[in-house]
Amino acid sequence: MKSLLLSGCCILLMACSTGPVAPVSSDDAAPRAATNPLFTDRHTADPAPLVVGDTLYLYVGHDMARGDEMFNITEWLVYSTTDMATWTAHGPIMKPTDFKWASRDAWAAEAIEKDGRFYFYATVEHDATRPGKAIGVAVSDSPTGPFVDARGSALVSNDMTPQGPHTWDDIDPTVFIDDDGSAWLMWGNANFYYARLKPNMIELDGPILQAALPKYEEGPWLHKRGDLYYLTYASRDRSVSEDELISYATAPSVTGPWTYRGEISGPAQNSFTIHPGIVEFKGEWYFFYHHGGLTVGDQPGGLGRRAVAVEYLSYGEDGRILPITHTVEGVSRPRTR
Ligand code: FUB
Repeated sequence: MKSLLLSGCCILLMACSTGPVAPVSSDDAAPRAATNPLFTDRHTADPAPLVVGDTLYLYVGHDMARGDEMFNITEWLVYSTTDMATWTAHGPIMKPTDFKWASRDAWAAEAIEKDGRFYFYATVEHDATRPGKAIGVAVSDSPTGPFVDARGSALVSNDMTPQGPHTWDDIDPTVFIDDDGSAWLMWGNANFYYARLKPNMIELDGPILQAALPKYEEGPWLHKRGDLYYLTYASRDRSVSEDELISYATAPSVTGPWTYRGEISGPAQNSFTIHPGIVEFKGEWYFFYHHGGLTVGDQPGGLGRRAVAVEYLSYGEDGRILPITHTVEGVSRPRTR
């Protein structure tokens, strides 16, 4: 692990020296080749890709912290691309208070399509009636919204996981529809939770379960390749560092048992959080993440001002995910393996 950490740090230093963090003006919104970070006119976090036909949509939180503020994420944005080179900004698709029972905090989210409708699972702060972080689900007929609250109440709230160690354990939903049509929601900070969804996608279908994952912190992302299920997540070993890395486990079924497979990414530049989003698009696999290295106007990058980025993701012959290097070039360079 130390060698991965060291190589990750070296890579990030190289990335700094080649200039991804140069200040940009806030009106620099023109489409450009997709070097990292992907969007330079605003701060974006927690990337969640979704492929619909020949288009990849990328859902992000809009980081708007000022000064030393930790997080101030006021809305979710969506971008799209058909070629991974030019991106279209579609603007905000929702804000936390579009869930009438929520008060703030557009934390990590993920969207999925079912039967021509789009379901958007999002972390928010619940109002004082059920205090703590919660997960809402919104629905739309289009991947670019508008999305509206599908239930009028939280899908998951803090009181539903009394075993959680704090009020923010119900964050970071990842949603997945298996080959047999069953739908699953997985989430959690400190604890990793999962539950089946009813076919309507807006109700849990059974109990909330838990699985143990080594060094699990937050940000789960579930995907499947061939017969293997991959659960990728932000991991943290505080005896080594406060920074999150990206680890993963694999399983023969969506409910496990999960086998830890190691770390695939070092920490993010200038942000202790890092958040994975993995997708196959037009025959290539991609790994989205965020870092804190982008200055926008007078606001330097940091924990509350992150910037999303993307790299190629490759598999070894045994299905393992090969270690991922954070680069400035991202997927603007040809894949090398
Ligand atoms: O963006 C707010 C929180 O930071 C997310 O929910 C976590 O995954 C971490 O990225």
